[in-house]
Amino acid sequence: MEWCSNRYRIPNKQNHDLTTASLGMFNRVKFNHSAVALALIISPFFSTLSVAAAELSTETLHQEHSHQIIEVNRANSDITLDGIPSESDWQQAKWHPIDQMIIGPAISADDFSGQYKLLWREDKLFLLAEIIDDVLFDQTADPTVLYWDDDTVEVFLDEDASGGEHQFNHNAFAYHVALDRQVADFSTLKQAMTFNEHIETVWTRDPINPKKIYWEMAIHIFPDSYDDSLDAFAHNQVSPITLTAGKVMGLMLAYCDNDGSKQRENFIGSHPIKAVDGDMNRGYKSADVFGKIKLIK
Ligand SMILES: [Ca+2]
Ligand SMILES: [Ca+2]
Ligand SMILES: [Ca+2]
Ligand SMILES: [Ca+2]
Repeated sequence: MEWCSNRYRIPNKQNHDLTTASLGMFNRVKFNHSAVALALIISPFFSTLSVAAAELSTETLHQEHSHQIIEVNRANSDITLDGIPSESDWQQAKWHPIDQMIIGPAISADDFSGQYKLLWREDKLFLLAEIIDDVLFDQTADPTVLYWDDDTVEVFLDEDASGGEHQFNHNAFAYHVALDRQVADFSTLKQAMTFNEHIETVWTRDPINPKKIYWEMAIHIFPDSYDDSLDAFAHNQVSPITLTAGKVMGLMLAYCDNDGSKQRENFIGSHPIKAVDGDMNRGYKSADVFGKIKLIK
């Protein structure tokens, strides 16, 4: 009672004897003849409420999709990087779709369709992408120039699942894996560079259905402290993370499909993304739009 009285008493005014019995206060407010006092008393309270409501509605506007976490099995045997998914671990792993249109019009399954599987061992995350793309196109030979306008599998990885901004830092990586097996992303110097040692990859055509391509990738998982000025495996470079069961990482996949245009025709992702100002292409800047994977035994 005393705490409440002190808190809500207006000094230097007469007859403003407000008492409140509890913090569930307004049903028990008692005072004499001053509506002004009431306004003075409650307006900060409602201002706080309206600020909180505004914050809440901003937060609601920018709330991302919540995705079901993808569990990734540990491979019992090592995976041979040959673009042939003949390993029994691959055969037991589950497919996940690449079917969310981020850029471009709707397309036929022959133009593009894709799905992927994941496995892990202590030293690497393994990815198998099965891609159907009617025209394979590598317009710009330089791997660090306009690589997003060539046919590319894009692997988004956030080692500690922190989410957040990552365009010019390594809070997360957005690896663009090109047909020539070069891997590009922006550096901390805001320049495109290759990260070829981070991902080994081999792709082949399915011998029965040659429209179908298998990309097998082995990905070293580097933390956000990766130093662009050093080689990936330099002695003073940060080491790739040793993976263990229970580890959670942010992950998303996408395919840049160009069949001969100046710019890519479609960009198709694995996870739905909420548009901000009409733009769903947010993965290269924000790890908030990624899904999450969990490594299990
Ligand atoms: Ca293989
Ligand atoms: Ca295509
Ligand atoms: Ca991170
Ligand atoms: Ca294409």
